[in-house]
Amino acid sequence: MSKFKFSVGPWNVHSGADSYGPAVRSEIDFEEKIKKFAEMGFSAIQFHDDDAVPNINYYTEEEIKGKARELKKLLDKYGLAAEFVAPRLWMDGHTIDGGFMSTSKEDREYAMWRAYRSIDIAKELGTDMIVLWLAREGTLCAESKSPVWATKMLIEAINKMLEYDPKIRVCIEPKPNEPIDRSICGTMGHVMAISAATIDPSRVGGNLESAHATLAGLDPAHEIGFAMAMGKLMTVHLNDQNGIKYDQDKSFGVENLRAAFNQVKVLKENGYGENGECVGLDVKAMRTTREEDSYKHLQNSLAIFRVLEEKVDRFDYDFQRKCVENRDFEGLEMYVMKLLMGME
Ligand code: XUL
Ligand code: MN
Repeated sequence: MSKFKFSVGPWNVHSGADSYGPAVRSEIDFEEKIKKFAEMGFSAIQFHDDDAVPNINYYTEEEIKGKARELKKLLDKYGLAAEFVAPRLWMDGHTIDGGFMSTSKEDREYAMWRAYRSIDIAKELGTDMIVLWLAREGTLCAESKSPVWATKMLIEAINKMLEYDPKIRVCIEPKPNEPIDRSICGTMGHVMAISAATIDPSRVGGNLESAHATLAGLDPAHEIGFAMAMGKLMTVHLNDQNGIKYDQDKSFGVENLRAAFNQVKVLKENGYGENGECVGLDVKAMRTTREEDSYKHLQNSLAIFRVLEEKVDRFDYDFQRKCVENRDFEGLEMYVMKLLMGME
């Protein structure tokens, strides 16, 4: 039995459309997804603001809160919590050049409107966490904006969010590129620096996504460990990634099992979850996946995580200590490989 609580966003189950081709599966009804997530053993759901309140632009602030209250009832019906709300600042016509650091003042104000509405929705759903995946916050044309100015705009936007609600926590999900060329906040190190520069660093932390760390050429377990050492790992987006190419959001552990093992290990060894944190998945089904298998990548990710949890439980720390004393890292490495290959 896993000691962790798991979370997932509705976008993890999707129709398979990509930049090069249309949908290949039908869009599954929102409530059906929520029901299925509950049946699969998830405890909490992650939302974009417009997953929670579709067509958000067309409603008043009071109407948006009302819609969020209706969603809360749906979550209650299935015994699910809301983990976080994330303003989806990359789909709208107002955010073509980004949100908080758009070159247009009007569009920056629109981005703040979405951030404030995300906070309102989060409060109605009973969560204090706002995730910022800063999709278009950076440059496509390097000379179009100063990285100094852009970084300061991000800090200012976070400060405004912290001021808007004294309880809200802001959790940045770093990614080095895609869809932007050069991101302003690409790694956990950037997140820590941004956090320290805000008016309340205790309320600003990070969401480490395995694929994003890999895209930055970094090891996801080390990124997790770094954030945990700072007491700032608010959530995770576990998945997998085959090298430095487009963001793949593969099922957890399917590309690099040893790296996946080390992510589970660092989380377990350092008490992740003891303050209510969830193990979040951000995984995408392959485009070739058939309709009837729409949830298989989630089931596989959960299954792999749980098996790796058992491997961590069986990890022989005495043997590890002896190997370290003898500087027998070859022996330690082979032990880990045997453990993962089912030979230990
Ligand atoms: C994009 C990404 C997003 C966020 C949620 O790379 O990871 O799915 O996690 O908006
Ligand atoms: Mn993610």
